[in-house]
Amino acid sequence: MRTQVGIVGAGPAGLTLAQLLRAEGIESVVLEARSREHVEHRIRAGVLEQGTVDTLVGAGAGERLRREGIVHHGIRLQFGGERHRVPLSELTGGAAIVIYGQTEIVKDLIAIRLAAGEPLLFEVEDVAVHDLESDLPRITYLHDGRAHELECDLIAGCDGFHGACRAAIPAGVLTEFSREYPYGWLGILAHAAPAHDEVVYCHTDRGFALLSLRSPEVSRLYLQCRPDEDVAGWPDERIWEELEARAGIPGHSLNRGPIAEKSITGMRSYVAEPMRHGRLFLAGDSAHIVPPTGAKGLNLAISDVTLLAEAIAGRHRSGGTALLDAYSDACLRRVWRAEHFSWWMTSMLHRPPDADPFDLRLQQSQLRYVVQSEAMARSLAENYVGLAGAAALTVPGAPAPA
Ligand code: RFL
Ligand code: PHB
Repeated sequence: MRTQVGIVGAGPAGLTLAQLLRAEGIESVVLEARSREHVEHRIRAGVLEQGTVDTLVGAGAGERLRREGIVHHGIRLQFGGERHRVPLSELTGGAAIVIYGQTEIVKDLIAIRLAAGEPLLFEVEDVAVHDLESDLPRITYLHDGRAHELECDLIAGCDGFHGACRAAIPAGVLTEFSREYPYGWLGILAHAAPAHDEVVYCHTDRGFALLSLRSPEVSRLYLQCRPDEDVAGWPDERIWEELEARAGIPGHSLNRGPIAEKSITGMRSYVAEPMRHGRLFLAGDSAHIVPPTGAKGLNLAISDVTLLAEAIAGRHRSGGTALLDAYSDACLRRVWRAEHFSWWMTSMLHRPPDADPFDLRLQQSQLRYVVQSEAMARSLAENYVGLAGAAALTVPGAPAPA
C-alpha cells in the first residue's frame, strides 16, 4: 500500500494532522495501537488555547466544540487561604481559554474521519518505521493478524511519549533534555456540579490541588501526591476530605458526587531535538512532555501539527522543502517557552517532599507578587493563553511573516 503521509498515533496530534491534510487534498493513513474505545475514553487535558480552538474550527472539527466548550476569561490562584483572580482576557487584550475535554476532541475527529471513509486503523500491532533517510520511508505493522507495509512520502510520529517513532531514530541523532519531578497528580472526574466558576490552582502546606471542570455537571479535580503512589490508597472519602482541606476556604466549599475516574500520573519535562530525522517528523508528546500545571501539552501538540500540515502543504504545492526544513526550529521555539512556563508554574505551586519553611515562604512571596504586580500577572496570563506568534514557520533569508 502507498500513501502520501503515514501517521503513527491517533491522539490529538495524529488525528488533527490527518484532518488538516485532508483539507489540503493530501492523503494520509492513521495507524493506532489501541482500540477506539480506549482512545476515546482516555481522560486527560481540558484547557484549550484560542490558537488550538482556531485550528480545530478551521479544520472543520469545531462544531460541537463551539457549542459545548466553556469560555473562561480568568483563572484563580489560591494561597494563604485566599483566592485571587488573574483576569486573563483583561491582561492579554481579550484572549481567553476554552474548557473542552481532550476526549471530546478525539471523539469528534474520529467521527469525522470515519464518516469521510478515510483510513484510520485501530489495534494495529508491531508498528515499525524504516528507511527514514531515503525518499521512500516505510511503515510495517500487523493488523487483523496480517502483516502490512505502507510506503509513504513522509511519516509523522504522533505516537506519544512511549511510541515507536522517536525510538527508531538512530542513537546519537537526538539531543534529549529531561527533568523528573518528585510529584504526581491524582486526578478524578466526578459527577458533581463545579462550585468554582473558573479553574483554581491552590498552593497549601499540605500540597497542591487543582479545581477544574468539564461541564456544568462534571468536575475535574486533582491532588498532588507522590508519583509512585498506589491509587488504591485513595478511597473516595479520603480524596474528598483532602480536596476540602486543600481547596476549601470560607464561602467556597466543594460539591461532592460519584467519582467516575481516578488515576495517578507522574510528572516530567522532556524535549528531543531536532523534531525530525530524514523523512520522519515528530509532533506532540512523541517529541516533548511538560508537567500538566501549565495546561500546555495538548496545545503544543496541536501547534506542532498546525505547522507540520502547513509545511507538508507547502511541499505539495511547490515541491520545495524550505518549510519542512524550518519545522523543527519553529516548533522548538514555542516548545521551550512552554517548557519554561510549565516548570515555573509547577515549581511555584507544588510542595517539595523535603520542603523547608524557606522554600514555602519563597513560593508564597512569588504567588503574592504574581497577583499584586500587573507585570507579573500579565506575564503569567500571556503564557497561559498561549503567546501569539510564538510559533511561525520562518525560512532563513525570507521576509518575516507580518
Ligand atoms: P497522545 O495523546 O499520547 O497520543 C499518542 C497516540 O499514539 C498511540 N501510540 C501508538 N500508535 C501506534 N503505534 C505505536 N507504537 C504507538 N504508541 C503509542 C497511543 O495509543 C495514542 O493514541 O499524544 P499527542 O497526540 O501528542 O497528544 C498529547 C496530549 O495527549 C498531552 O500532551 C496532554 O494530554 C497533556 N495534558 C494537558 N495538556 C493541555 O494542553 N492542557 C491540559 O489541561 C492538560 N492536562 C495533560 C493534562 C496530561 C495529563 N496526563 C494524564 C499526562 C492532564 C493530565 C492528567
Ligand atoms: C484539566 O482540566 O484537566 C486541567 C486544567 C488545568 C491544568 C491541567 C489540567 O493545568
